[in-house]
Amino acid sequence: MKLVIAVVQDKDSNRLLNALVEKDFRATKLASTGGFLKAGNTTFLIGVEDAKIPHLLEIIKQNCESRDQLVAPVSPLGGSADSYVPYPVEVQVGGATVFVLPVEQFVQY
Ligand code: 2BA
Repeated sequence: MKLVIAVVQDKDSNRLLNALVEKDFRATKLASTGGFLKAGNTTFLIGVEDAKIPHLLEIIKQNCESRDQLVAPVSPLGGSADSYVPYPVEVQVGGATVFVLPVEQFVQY
């Protein structure tokens, strides 16, 4: 068994959750915050048998799209002005950042 951790954009989270439930995957949806943009995103925890991993990754890929996002400049409060960028910067936020971890034990009570 594996634990799949997928960080996705909020805009895609309901569509992905619906697709997962429809295809009989069990998932937990957590509200999270990206460290770089400091904006809300969504993290899914999905416990799944090894053989179903390719199908799961395909569902995630199909339901999450990457988007360009503007990052507003933030003045360096007490920090170094050397790293301060005074204009908005565009970054591409990925459709999904996915980690696949081995599960040592899985029990439900
Ligand atoms: P954020 O940390 O808010 O990052 C949003 C996007 O900003 C990233 O998209 C990337 O394009 C850009 N970015 C992040 N750190 C950067 C940096 N130091 N310099 C320049 N640009 C940077 P993604 O890479 O698609 O990541 C989307 C979200 O997935 C992240 O939101 C974070 O919540 C999560 N994530 C990505 N990589 C991760 C990792 N290695 N570990 C844990 N979470 C990760």
